[in-house]
Amino acid sequence: MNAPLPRETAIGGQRPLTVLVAAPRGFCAGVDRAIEIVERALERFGPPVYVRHEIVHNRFVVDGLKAKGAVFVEELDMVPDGVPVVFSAHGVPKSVPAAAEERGLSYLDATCPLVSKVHRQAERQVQAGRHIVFIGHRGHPEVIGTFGQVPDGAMTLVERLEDVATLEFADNTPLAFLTQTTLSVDDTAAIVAALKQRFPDIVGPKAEDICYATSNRQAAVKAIAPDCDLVLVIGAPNSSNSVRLVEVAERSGTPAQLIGRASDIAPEWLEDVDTVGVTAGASAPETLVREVVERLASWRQVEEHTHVAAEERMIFKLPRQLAE
Ligand code: 0CJ
Ligand code: F3S
Repeated sequence: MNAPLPRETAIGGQRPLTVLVAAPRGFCAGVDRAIEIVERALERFGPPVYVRHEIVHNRFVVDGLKAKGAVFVEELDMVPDGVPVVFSAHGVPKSVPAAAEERGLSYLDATCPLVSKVHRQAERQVQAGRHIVFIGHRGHPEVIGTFGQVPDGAMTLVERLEDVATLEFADNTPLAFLTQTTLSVDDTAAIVAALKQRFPDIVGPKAEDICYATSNRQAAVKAIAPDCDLVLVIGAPNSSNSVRLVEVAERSGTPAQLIGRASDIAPEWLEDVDTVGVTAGASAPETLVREVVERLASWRQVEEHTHVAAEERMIFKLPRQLAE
């Protein structure tokens, strides 16, 4: 970690710096639950507890759990026999729990309940005879997990608005759309509108499946970005919801940087900056937010304000095996 510059030598060091902290930010109910599942599994079964994929897309969370005895692997066949395994918050294809059962592995499913809800909708639409247009990012584990709820060929991926014009289905194919939970609210609304225009009979959820936490974090960035010269988003490059926050700030006309932690901030970014916004993706711990504000305060005289765009009170129950 780079040592903070002394305040008098830091760029813009003589000027005060207003820090606008967005709220809501950071951990959502699904992330709280997923981390607690791994922690409780470690307490109950003792280490090692295996976790398939990063439990959430954050290195600090993963490293913290590794230190307590969790072992992270990408595929189930890397889990030794007789050891408990947790599935990540992003969800898994049906083939994964099926393979665990076949091997007699005990598993805990940390899939966010809001992702599981999309899984059930996908199954229901296919049972109702509809082909699904799924809006999401290719290769993301949530997309792989949701595709894995239905037979091959039952779902078509749409990533961008331009893709809608290229969709080809046999005449009178009944259609439904579903979405990944961590998408851009604005981009998705445009894609859904284009789908409805091209396929007027397409059915879908009342609101798209973007989760409350993703929507609220984007709304909070929209609220602060116009007053900021720079927005810092704490999150990982493979964290879909975090990357969307950078886009939201940039589309408001404010430059933004995705950072893993405070030491990633280049002091020259603060040149000509009087107000900096700070937020964190749903998988980024609050300690990293405090670390960022403290680093800024080591360079400049900081005045910190929190802007609350929405209140969140969501809590998800633990799986039955761990509830008591
Ligand atoms: O997919 C989810 C259920 C969100 C989990 C929390 O965020 P993160 O960063 O692990 O995952 P995304 O890449 O999906 O945002
Ligand atoms: Fe779930 Fe949304 Fe968080 S889908 S894990 S509540 S980002």
